Amino acid sequence: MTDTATTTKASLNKFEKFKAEKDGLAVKEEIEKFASLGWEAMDETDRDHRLKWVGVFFRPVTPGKFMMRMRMPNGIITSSQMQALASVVQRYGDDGCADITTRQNIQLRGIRIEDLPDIFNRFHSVGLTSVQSGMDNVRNITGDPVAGLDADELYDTRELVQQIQDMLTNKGQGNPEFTNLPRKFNIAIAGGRDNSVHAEINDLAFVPAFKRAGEAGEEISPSSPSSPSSPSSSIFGFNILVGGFFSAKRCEAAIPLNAWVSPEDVVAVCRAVLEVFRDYGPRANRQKSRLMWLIDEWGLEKFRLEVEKRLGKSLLPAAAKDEIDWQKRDHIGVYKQKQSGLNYVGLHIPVGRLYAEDMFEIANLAEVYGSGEIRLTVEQNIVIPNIPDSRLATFLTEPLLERFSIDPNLLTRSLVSCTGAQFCNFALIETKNRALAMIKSLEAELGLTRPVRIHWTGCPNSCGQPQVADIGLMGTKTRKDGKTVEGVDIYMGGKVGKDAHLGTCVVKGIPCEDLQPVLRKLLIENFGARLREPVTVIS
Ligand code: SRM
Ligand code: SF4
Repeated sequence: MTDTATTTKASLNKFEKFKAEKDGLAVKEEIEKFASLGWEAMDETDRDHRLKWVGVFFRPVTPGKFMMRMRMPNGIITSSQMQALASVVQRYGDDGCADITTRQNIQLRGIRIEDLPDIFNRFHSVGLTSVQSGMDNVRNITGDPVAGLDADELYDTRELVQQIQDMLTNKGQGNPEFTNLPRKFNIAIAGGRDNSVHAEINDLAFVPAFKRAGEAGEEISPSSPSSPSSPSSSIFGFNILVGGFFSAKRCEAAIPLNAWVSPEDVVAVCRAVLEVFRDYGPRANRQKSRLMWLIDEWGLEKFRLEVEKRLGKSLLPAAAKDEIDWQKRDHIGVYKQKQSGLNYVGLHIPVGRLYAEDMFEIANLAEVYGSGEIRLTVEQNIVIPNIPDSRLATFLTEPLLERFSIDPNLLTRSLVSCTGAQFCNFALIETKNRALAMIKSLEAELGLTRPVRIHWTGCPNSCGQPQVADIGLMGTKTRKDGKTVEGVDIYMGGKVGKDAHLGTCVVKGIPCEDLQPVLRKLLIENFGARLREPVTVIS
């Protein structure tokens, strides 16, 4: 047991105290009661915290109008599910909208507590769940957004991601085994060569890797089954990364566990790692509770041994190399699928924001032209798969594609933004609208030859992942002319895909009103942007 695991009740932080008093998942049985009580009369801890165990988030910025965070395993949603979500936000008029999140997921806005029983019934009827999506639970599990479509994929991640979610949530019913972790926990599985899930920023990630015959610690017979795309005498599996996370206090890329698993063992490994984290993870200080803090305290070897104990067998050493050797793709545009005659089309959704009419229309297009399926990406965009060659030209004339382009301008294309001050009480700045306006202005004055990934995040919690961006902008407060104003710290050098690594802060405290010339200069000097017409450039 760690020091932290033996912490006395008196020294527990307020989150651990309220979890010990009543498990968050208990609110699942009280939804009817809350709906008739109303948000103002509810117990505050239930309202502000425990409701997050069923994906319902009280928003101090818009009291009475809640946010709901879904679970979308592997970022996959059907047209009928999208319609159900659209009908939920539609009833809230101007208050209702939805956001695609940086974890291939959807959040709904404007939700009134009295509607929750009906909303949960609707979710149930279309096979959707929002359970365990907030607070000290495992977040939406990300997988390759073009799993099962991409001719070059190494592994179709869909089923594994679903199995992990089913294990964690008891098939969406809620699973008390995993509802009291020391802190949030992120899991990702990469299935292609381009690391579409940002494996390196997850607490636990699986990256494709072939075990070759004769590699240390492994007995692989050349006749062992191999994946269709595997080199001969090798078996497909995953190298495991652990401990990646961002927080206001510390950001770390995940590190290799020096372990390799075959796909059949991935769910069991997730369970084992989560049990170790749940039972031994530090709980005294919320700022030091993510998995990496436990790994620091124990060392990687001890952590690995404890995981093996829970697993009931030894883990094989990591394969000598993983298969992440491509630049990251953004999936925007038209692409041939591995199924002959079919295409997937990636649509750019500006900063992930959707309104009810958009959602109905996306569902409609997916039904009319595709198979009714829609995929979400961690860049907050959508992919509509299974569009036959014969229907493609007509699909591309659909009016919705004027707003949700398949060929957006190069800065717009890679823009990502967290929620920011419009709905998030942690925010130090407004993000989404500002990000869009800034990109528009920059595109008006600059010509580019390649996309530049600009990520906005409203505070150091880093939900918008500025550390993975070419240029990351993190909200802060700064001083200008003796006044406190909204500003950003600028991050650069984030690399995704092959050899991913995190960017670092290069400049602090630029007032947002002075940001455009600073970005212009960065784009010209570092990313080959050219001025369309001469303007006065601030040196
Ligand atoms: Fe996040 C807390 C939004 C992805 C790190 N995040 C929050 C809250 C719940 C805070 C709150 O209660 O207001 C935000 C809700 C605002 C709202 O109304 O939307 C929030 N986080 C988001 C989303 C919606 C950003 C987006 O616009 O896409 C993303 C939802 C993902 C999902 O579907 O589950 C989101 N958050 C992330 C990521 C990125 C990722 O997972 O790849 C991170 C950094 C990675 C990580 O966690 O290691 C992230 N969010 C945080 C943190 C810092 C965690 C920590 O260990 O300190 C917080 C604060 C906390 O948990 O105490 C936070
Ligand atoms: Fe809110 Fe900060 Fe996360 Fe943005 S980064 S959603 S402002 S907690």
